[in-house]
Amino acid sequence: MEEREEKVVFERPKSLLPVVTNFCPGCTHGIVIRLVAEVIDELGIEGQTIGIAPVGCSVMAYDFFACDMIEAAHGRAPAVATAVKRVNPDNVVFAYQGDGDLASIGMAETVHAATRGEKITVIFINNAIYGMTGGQMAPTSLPNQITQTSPYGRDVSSAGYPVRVCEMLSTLDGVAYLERVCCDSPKNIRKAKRAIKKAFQNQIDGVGYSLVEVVSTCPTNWGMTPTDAFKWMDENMLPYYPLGVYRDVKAEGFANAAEAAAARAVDCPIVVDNLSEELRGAISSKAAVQDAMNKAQGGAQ
Ligand SMILES: Cc1ncc(C[n+]2csc(CCOP(=O)(O)OP(=O)(O)O)c2C)c(N)n1
Ligand code: SF4
Ligand SMILES: [Mg+2]
Repeated sequence: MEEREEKVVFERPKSLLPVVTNFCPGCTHGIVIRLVAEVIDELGIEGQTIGIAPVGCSVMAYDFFACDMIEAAHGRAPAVATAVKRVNPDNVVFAYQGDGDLASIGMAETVHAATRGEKITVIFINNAIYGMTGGQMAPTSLPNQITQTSPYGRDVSSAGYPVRVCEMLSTLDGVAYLERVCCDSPKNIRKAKRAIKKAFQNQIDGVGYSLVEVVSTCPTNWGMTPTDAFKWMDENMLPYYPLGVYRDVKAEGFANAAEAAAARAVDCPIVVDNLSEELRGAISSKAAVQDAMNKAQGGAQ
């Protein structure tokens, strides 16, 4: 028989350890973990990357990545990431967090790390529920969504409305990049990978705080089959959490979040009078700023 040359078309990323997954069938955590590992490989940063695992099903991240991992207390991943990045500015530091962790108990850390413009990368898994603890209502659970703690559906008159994290953080000057993605199809998985790669590349280039929100499934606690969970996510979560880019200072024509923030404050004398020469140069005329904004509208989706 004719011998054929072996051609590798698919293999495990080196940054993903050869261990058995413990995510439930149909859970998108596993897809995202793999995408992060592929990105670490492709950027060649395995040796300098430090991941922060939180509390929730995301915690299992520390079992899967071949890079250094640190476990943070519930919600404190941005604070731990801040410390690690400030002490080791040459390392690439990322936090991998669920919605209960990031937007409930860790909301303060999240907002303040973002507004301080910490040069970290955050991967945010929004599955609209507390997965690990059995399906309690999360800050991102949808209005009328049935959970263990909202058996008649989330009542917004008492529980309030879901938090849209990308939209909320997009108001903060410290933020460089925000994108919401989803892993419901090969096309969207490729888009999600591009967003994750950009969020890591931004850190390498010193662009600033970057967060990618992944609209995700939790079939186990939604009480659905994997197929029904994907359908429910597409029909209910995506209209509430539209996919897209919510901030991209590079696409707006700025080198980093600080330049973009200075440009936004161009009419504020106390800001402009105290700018460094470098930033003053970057926003030297309103026309230049306007130009950059126009470019952004053409460049960002
Ligand atoms: C201080 C503290 N409070 C509560 C808990 C219990 N707890 C563990 S995981 C979790 C929810 C995690 O939900 P989420 O972040 O959405 O992650 P998922 O499992 O959905 O991926 C909670 C409340 C804890 N471990 N520590
Ligand atoms: S409980 Fe939910 S979030 Fe956790 S692994 Fe299972 S499906 Fe995924
Ligand atoms: Mg969750």
